Amino acid sequence: MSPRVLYVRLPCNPIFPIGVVYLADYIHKQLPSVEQRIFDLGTVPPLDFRRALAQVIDDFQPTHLVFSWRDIQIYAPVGGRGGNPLQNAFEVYYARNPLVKLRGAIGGLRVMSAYYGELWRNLNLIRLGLHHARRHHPEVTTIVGGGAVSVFYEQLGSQLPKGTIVAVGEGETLLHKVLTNQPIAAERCYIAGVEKPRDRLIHEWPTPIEKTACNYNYIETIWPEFEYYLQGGDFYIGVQTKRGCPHNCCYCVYTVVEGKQVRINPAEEVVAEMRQLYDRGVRNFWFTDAQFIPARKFIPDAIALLREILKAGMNDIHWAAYIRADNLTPELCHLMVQTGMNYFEIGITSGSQELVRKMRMGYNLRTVLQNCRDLKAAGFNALVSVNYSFNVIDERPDTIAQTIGYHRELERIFGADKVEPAIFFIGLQPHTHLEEYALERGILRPGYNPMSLMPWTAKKLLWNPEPMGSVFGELCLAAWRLNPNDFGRTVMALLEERFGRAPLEEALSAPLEERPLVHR
Ligand code: B12
Ligand code: SF4
Repeated sequence: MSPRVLYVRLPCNPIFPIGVVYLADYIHKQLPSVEQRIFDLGTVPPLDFRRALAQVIDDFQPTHLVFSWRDIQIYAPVGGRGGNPLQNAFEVYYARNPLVKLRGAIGGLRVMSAYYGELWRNLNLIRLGLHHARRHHPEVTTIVGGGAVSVFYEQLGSQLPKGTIVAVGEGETLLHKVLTNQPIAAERCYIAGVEKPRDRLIHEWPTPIEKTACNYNYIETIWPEFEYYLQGGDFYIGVQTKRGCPHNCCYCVYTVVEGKQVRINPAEEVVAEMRQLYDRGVRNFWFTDAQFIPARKFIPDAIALLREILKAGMNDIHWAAYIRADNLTPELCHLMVQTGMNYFEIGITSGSQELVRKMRMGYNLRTVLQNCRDLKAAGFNALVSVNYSFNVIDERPDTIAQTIGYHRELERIFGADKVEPAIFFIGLQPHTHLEEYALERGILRPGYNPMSLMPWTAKKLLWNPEPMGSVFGELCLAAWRLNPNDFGRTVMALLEERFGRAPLEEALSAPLEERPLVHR
């Protein structure tokens, strides 16, 4: 019998499910006779999850269940599920006032129960789906993948039904092999309950595939709820322009999930895909690349794409992406503004060149400033969010003062009201250099559970080590007390009050000698 593939995007904030859309598009192009259906639990009210899943399975009777799980980890600095997880955690760990500590503990419990609740709910939905599908096809194949599975594939295996294929990274070639009964041993996956994941599985390179424009005429025939994302008009619809990132930032796992080799999707194919969405009324796009301009040598590709967008006459769109602000040229800045980039995040992490180097982020803060000036000169006048993650490695009063000096210069360039400091703390992830660093220093023990949100583990995974940890803890608590609606700016003001502002030149120059992050 010809396979019938049901893609189930597990519950998630309604972010466009670009992962399953691309998988279904690829399989249709390779195996047009395969029947497919997309079912997105992101568009279903929570009380209906089980009923709706059972219903779609009964209707479609799949031979293959493809579950896509986007996110698990919830350390967001803003209101997340069940409250502001960062604030709750900090209230438990750093508050002196017992009442505040208690409030944090209660909030922490809420966050923890929401987190474990969602985890168990998703695992149960997978079990329910499998159980139901077996009624129609006892030999049904279950495959689980997506962003969250890529990060936590080692931990999830033991919780999934025996025989489930657990996939890391992009799933196109794996699915193709499964559907054509080819061996999958060479793919980035393992079978739950049958085998252990290979050592360093996540570091294996993905198989490059030629990406062509997604065929939305086909997608809408297999996804009745597609309209949901077109109706409001305010969703940023995902479009991928490339895969991979060549960098080595110490806390980042994207570079292993997608691999270091950058694979560019042809500009005309990307634009042909956008055009189909544009014709359906979409005006907001998110280029879902790990990095839109991963290195200087990819600047010509970004220029070619933006020119192609202009040529296609899509001149009333907005777009956003993760952008390394060190890889810009005046021409590119001009094109970015012209094509409607209306949201910009500068993920510099620190304003101290010394720390940027120690975190292996591989860029020059002086270049970033120059590029920001070019962007402003090109007419960029929207909000700039500057991401700071304090206290990753070797943070001390001097480096804080440097970050303040740097931040004030960004404000001078864009205008203080336009620069929004977004204060993050790193959520430590497996397979990163930071994890190795924590293990080497005994901060984490081998065998720790990176998915645990139990307070004793969570305190280490929400990266904010001593001796500076409690200083940041108390300062952040003060900022939430003083001005919760302008948290980032208040933190910066309090840090400046306490540690001062270093001259810009000091922030931009790093001492030459450098200790490696991890001793190998
Ligand atoms: C772009 C992006 C965003 C954008 C999304 C914009 C948009 N409108 O689409 C923004 C900035 C909004 C965002 C926000 C968040 N994100 Co985000 N994001 C990403 C990023 C960089 C790319 C995701 C993407 O769309 N890729 C392109 C598509 C085509 O790939 P894909 O969906 O992963 O699907 C492919 C594979 O996963 C696989 N696949 C997918 N499903 C399945 C199923 C099977 C069976 C198989 C075999 C394969 C498979 O094949 C697909 C095609 O190749 C990833 C990191 C990364 N490099 O992957 C993080 C990532 C997905 N985000 C993550 C998180 C946590 C978040 C937040 C929750 C962060 C926060 N704490 O606030 C928020 C909120 C998200 C929400 N649901 O509300 C995590 C999720 C894992 C986790 N830690 O739990 C990731 C993996 C980053 C990380 N390493 O931690 N994000
Ligand atoms: S540049 Fe961005 S995507 Fe690449 S390794 Fe660094 S943080 Fe990760």
